[in-house]
Amino acid sequence: MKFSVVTIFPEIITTYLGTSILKRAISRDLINVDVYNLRDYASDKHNTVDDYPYGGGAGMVLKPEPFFALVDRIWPDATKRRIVLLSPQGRVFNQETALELAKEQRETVLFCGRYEAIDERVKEYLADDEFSVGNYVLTGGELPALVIIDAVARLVPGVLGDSRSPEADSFSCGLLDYPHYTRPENFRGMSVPPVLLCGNHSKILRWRKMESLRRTLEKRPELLENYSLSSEEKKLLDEIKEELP
Ligand code: 9D3
Repeated sequence: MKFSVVTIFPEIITTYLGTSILKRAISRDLINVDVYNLRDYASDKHNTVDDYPYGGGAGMVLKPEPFFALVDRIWPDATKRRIVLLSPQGRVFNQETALELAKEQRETVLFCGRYEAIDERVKEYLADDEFSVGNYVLTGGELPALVIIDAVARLVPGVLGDSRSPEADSFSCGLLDYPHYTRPENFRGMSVPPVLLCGNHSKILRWRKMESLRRTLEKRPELLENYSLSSEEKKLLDEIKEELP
């Protein structure tokens, strides 16, 4: 899985990638991330990457030339790259988008914006996609780039190790997770649900499914609309609804 990130703050990206599960995935060659400093591709002696907006208004705009220079140099073949612009105007990235990018054969190139905007010609002539990571305002595209790399990388076989499978995730499976407990059995008077200590595995599975359904119904009922319930799950959900006041 190959990613490249284009940014004026490369250290934000390299710092995160040098930590934890992604560090291990990179050292094992399961994913490969190149980071490019946009400033290195500026054309003037001051390495200017931004300028005032035509038409006036607040804030600065990232100039087009460094992006085009970088693409000409590093990704001249349009069939081998998928350029993703990160911007608040993009379609909202979700688990389905992560799965789609995980299947991508081309290199995924993430363009991070800063300041008010990136010159529109970058979007028009270079970008294949435009993604946002949610409906809130950030200061730039670096955290969104990391969000996308993180979400896609953990879908690559081997990245999470053998013990954890991404299929078990909420969102992948369509339901929220059940509650988790570890030792001690009794902590400051708060005890672990006895069913988890009973050793009856099918009873435990049933309880977990019940709690997943209960939480989803309570916190994210819209997730149930796109989820096809098995007949067993329908029964459990009816039980939960009968318990409610
Ligand atoms: C006044 C208009 N603003 C748009 C909402 C300007 C603006 C704010 C913040 C332009 C760019 C940014 C920086 N944000 C990103 O580059 C960004 C982002 C985000 O802010 N939220 C969610 N996803 C993303 S992806 C890139």
